[in-house]
Formats: sequence, structure tokens, C-alpha cells
Amino acid sequence: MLLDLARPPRSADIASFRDDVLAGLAARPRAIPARWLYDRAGSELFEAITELPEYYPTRTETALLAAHGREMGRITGAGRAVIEFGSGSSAKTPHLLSAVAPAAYVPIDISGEFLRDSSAVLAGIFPDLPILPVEADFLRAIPLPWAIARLPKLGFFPGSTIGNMAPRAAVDLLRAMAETLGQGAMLLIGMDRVKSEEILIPAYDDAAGVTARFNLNLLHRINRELGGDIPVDAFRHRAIWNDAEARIEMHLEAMRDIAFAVSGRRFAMAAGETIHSENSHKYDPRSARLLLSAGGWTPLAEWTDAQGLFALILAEA
Ligand code: AVI
Repeated sequence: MLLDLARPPRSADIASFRDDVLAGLAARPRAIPARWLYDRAGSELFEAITELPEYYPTRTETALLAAHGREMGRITGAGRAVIEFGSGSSAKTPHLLSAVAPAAYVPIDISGEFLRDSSAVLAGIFPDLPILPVEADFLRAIPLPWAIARLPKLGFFPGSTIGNMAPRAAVDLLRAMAETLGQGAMLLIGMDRVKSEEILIPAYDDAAGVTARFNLNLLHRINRELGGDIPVDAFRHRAIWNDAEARIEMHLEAMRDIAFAVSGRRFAMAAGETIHSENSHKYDPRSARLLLSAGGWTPLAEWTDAQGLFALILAEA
């Protein structure tokens, strides 16, 4: 049962995209917030990444949900409203929905079109489950649909998306989630573990070049939506492990000296200069627990795979 409350893109979204891109290109080091990687094409490319042999997080997390879902459901109890932050892939979410027997499902995503498509897939799998998609930026506390006001909430934030934020911003997000979900809420969150570069680098720089296309799509998007003339073929994708910060960094590196315009503003980049487009922080068990408690959540249980690649943590507010 799909209740479509989504709205068309607003000019305010374009304005904040323009502000972030112009400020990011003018900054040193140059950096554009990773959220802008996810337009329709970017969301589809990310879905393709999740199926790559080198990209272990999605299949590891999906296997954890399949193996331990019943135990998770026993701890959460049935009848909660499941609020998913970032609309889920149709592969992962059904495992959770089957395991916790929710009273309603509320996917929240900034990409409205992708949100509607993934909600429609889930409505086909769970025809009796009320599904109320919300198109919103969940970085701030947001009002949930009135229809679920009285239900206890279970937040679901899979995929280690928390890792795409700097730790301080991650703490703010966890606090915003606690506020969005309200008293008595629980949160099931996926967090990627620190591991060797031999595993990490290929996961973010795959042999088929899908992650490169995902990263370069940001430049195509800037050209299309902000009237840019960036020579996209002058850039290459780079994935770097920053050990001090325990994070993978994605960069767009200029391969020659270039000049271009975006929204009428001119920029120049020398060969070798980069635009930093994403961070993916990795957490060991202790730093994961510290992050959660700084964000107002108390860990209740934790599940990980035999190799310790990825963890799913259940916490209460
Ligand atoms: C969405 N997020 C958790 C992905 C990650 O692993 O940090 C984004 C990604 N970027 C490149 N590959 C995957």
C-alpha cells in the first residue's frame, strides 16, 4: 500500500546545490559535499556499485540481516513503524521488514524519483504494509507523517551511510535521528569496519570502473543543472585511504591544466589538483560505540560477519 506524499524538486534544492558547488570549487582544498553525488543517475550507479564483487559492504550487511533478522525482531518487538533514512535497496530492506513485522514503513530520501521507485518495489512485496515515503533531507530533525504518530519507532540506517559524514556531523545526525524518532525509539545502524587497504581500495576503485562513473557523474550533473562547461574527460577518479582519519577519500583529479565556468563563475585547476567528493569513514568496535553514545544512543546488540568486515548495531535512545 503506497501512499505517495513525495513532491517535485524545488528551486531551493538547485540553489543549495549551486551554493555548495561554487563554494566547494573556490575552497582550498576543493571539496563538494557527497550528498550531491546522488541524483537519479548517481543513485542508479550507486545501486550498481552495491553489486560489484569488490564492494563487500552491501552483501555482507544483507547476509547479516538474513542470518540474524529474527533475533533483531525479538529484541525490537513487533508493531513498530520502521523509518528508513535513505530509501533502501529492494534487496536489503525486505529482510528487515520480514523480521520485525512492522506496522508501517516510512522511507526518507532526498532523491524523490528514486524514493518513489524503491517504495513501489517494496509495496509489491508487502501489499498490506502502509508505506509512507517522505522526500526530505534527513540531516535535520523532520516531522514524520501523522499516521504513525502513536507507533513506537525503529530507525534503520543501513549501508554505513553514517561513514560518509565527518564524525562531528555524524554525531549531529544521530542526535537529529533521535529527535525525529522520539522517545522509546530504537536504531539499527550499519557501520563499516576498519580493514586492510587490499580490501578497501578495490572496493572504492573497482576494475569495471563503475565507481569512477559514479564519481565523474557529479561533474556531468554540475554541467547539466548549473550551466557548467567542465571538461569531464580531463578528470579521473581517485580512491585514497587516509589512515590518520580512518577513511577512504574519493577525489576527482584534473589530468591536465584546465579552465571552466559554472553558473557564470570561472575556475582554473592545474594538472594533479583534485576536487574532494566523498569520505567513507570506517569504525572499529570501540570508535563505533563512542560515536553512537555521543549521538545519544546506547548500543544494545551487535552483529558482525566471520571476517569482521561490517557490523550491524542495534541501539536505543
Ligand atoms: C553510500 N555509502 C555508504 C557508500 C560508501 O561505501 O561510502 C558510497 C560509495 N562511494 C563509493 N562507493 C560507495
